[in-house]
Amino acid sequence: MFCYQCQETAMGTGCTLKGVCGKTAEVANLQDLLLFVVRGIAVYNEHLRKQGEPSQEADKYIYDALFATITNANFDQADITEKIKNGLKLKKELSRKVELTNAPDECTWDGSEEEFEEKSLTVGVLRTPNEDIRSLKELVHYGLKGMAAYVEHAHNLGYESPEIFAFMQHALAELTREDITLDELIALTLETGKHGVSGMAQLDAANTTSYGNPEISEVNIGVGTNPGILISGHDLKDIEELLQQTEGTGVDVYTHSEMLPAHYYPQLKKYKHLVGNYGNAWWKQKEEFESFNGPILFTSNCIVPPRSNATYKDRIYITGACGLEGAIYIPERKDGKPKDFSALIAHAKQCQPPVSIETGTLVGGFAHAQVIALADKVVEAVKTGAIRKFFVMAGCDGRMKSRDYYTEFAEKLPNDTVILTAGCAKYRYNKLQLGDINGIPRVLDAGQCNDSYSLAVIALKLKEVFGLDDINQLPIVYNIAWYEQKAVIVLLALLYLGVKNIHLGPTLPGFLSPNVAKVLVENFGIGTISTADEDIMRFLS
Ligand code: FS2
Ligand code: SF4
Repeated sequence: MFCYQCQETAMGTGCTLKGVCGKTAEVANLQDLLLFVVRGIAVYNEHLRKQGEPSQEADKYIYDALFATITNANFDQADITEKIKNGLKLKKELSRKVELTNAPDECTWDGSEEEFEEKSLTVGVLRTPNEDIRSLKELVHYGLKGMAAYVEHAHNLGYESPEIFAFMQHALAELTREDITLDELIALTLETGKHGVSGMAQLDAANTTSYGNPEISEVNIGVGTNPGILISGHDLKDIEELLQQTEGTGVDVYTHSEMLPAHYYPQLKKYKHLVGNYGNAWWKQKEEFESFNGPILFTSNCIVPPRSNATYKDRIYITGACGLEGAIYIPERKDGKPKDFSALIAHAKQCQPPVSIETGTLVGGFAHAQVIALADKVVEAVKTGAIRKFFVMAGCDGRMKSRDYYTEFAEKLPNDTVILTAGCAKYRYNKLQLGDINGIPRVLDAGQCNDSYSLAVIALKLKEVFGLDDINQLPIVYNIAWYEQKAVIVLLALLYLGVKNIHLGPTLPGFLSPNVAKVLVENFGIGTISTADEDIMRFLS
């Protein structure tokens, strides 16, 4: 295996024996083969689209399979194998409708399950010998994976965009080309960012149309006395259906990690048995799930495979693109009917209520509509100097000790600064008592990682209000923490929107070759982090 798609990759260069995330070599190799099949299907569907008859089955297959290869989403060898088999079958069907000349191996290869392993060893990251071409090809792949996750959540709410499908498949088809040049790949990377903005805008429209605009909300971090179900991941349709089905059953629902922002949506927070948020960012789940006592539902990443002696092992349920051996899978919606969570609810009733690990409340819900509603107050605070600077600290959290930097950075920021956050990165500082500036909290949480889109909308609005020509003239510093591929699409989207001088940490991606890193530094001013003290001094000067 060779995988270097996330920030925790071994030695910062690549996992080669087993993933630091817990992914086995077998699963990593099969995921490489799955991506290979996905690229082949994309080539065919791009042709079919030109012929005016794109396959919707292929559209869905592609984003679902990409999502399954994202970090911490799917660890299940049998499930990935099944997806490959389904993909090969679909590819064959599509190939009957298209005449291709010079078809890439991705299109022509077919094989039985016995041949999967051998083939997988030839189609991974290292198939591309030139390290700069490899670096950019992977960067685009990772951006597409992040986009695919957002496309799937939007699809679950009834939102789809033929333009986004067309782009994703065009990009995947381009990635099969052995003769693609560096310049072509750089252009493709920026185009990926452009469609990343559309993908996030689409999900924002899907979420806010379905559930209302996020509003300032107080979220309990303690527990109640009923048994509970803990729901993790990003899918709002899943939590809505779970809330509907648990209503009146005596079972409470708690959010975990990236599901926290569900509490900010009027049409979700209205459920009285949505009791609170339990625990912290994804990587603390091995400890925190022990004391939750009830079933846990993963609707997307980040899953950490449980230890063999974990007491919660038989309480894990998964759905969507997730995969984990031993977990109970909740099947997809069919014929317009909701998912069936009755097994989880029955299971919860047999469990003890959660044990409290924290008490108190969190405040969030500062997505674009809410912040724009407060615009006068915010602008006034900037004009009077009450707010000196905003710090966008969106992105992900992770296990590495070096991420303590973000807590220290937030703690040491002067009192006339405001943090704009989104994603699970917030858990590094959202429980600090950082106070407020004239009633504006010093940590404004917009929501999930995809709600970084809100932060961009807010920045564009402020640019307009202050009459500036360039988004980079705003008093905003970007200090982004990345971990997996959704942060990659957020980064590419920000670059596309013209944001410069983004600081990326805790380390730069291992998949950036020195030359590609140089291009990012020279053209976009991408920077790294140092110590909290040094950076605060540097960013405020
Ligand atoms: Fe955090 Fe994991 Fe949101 Fe990422 S819970 S690192 O999926 O996309 O963020
Ligand atoms: Fe390693 Fe990250 Fe890949 Fe897991 S996802 S195998 S930790 S690089």
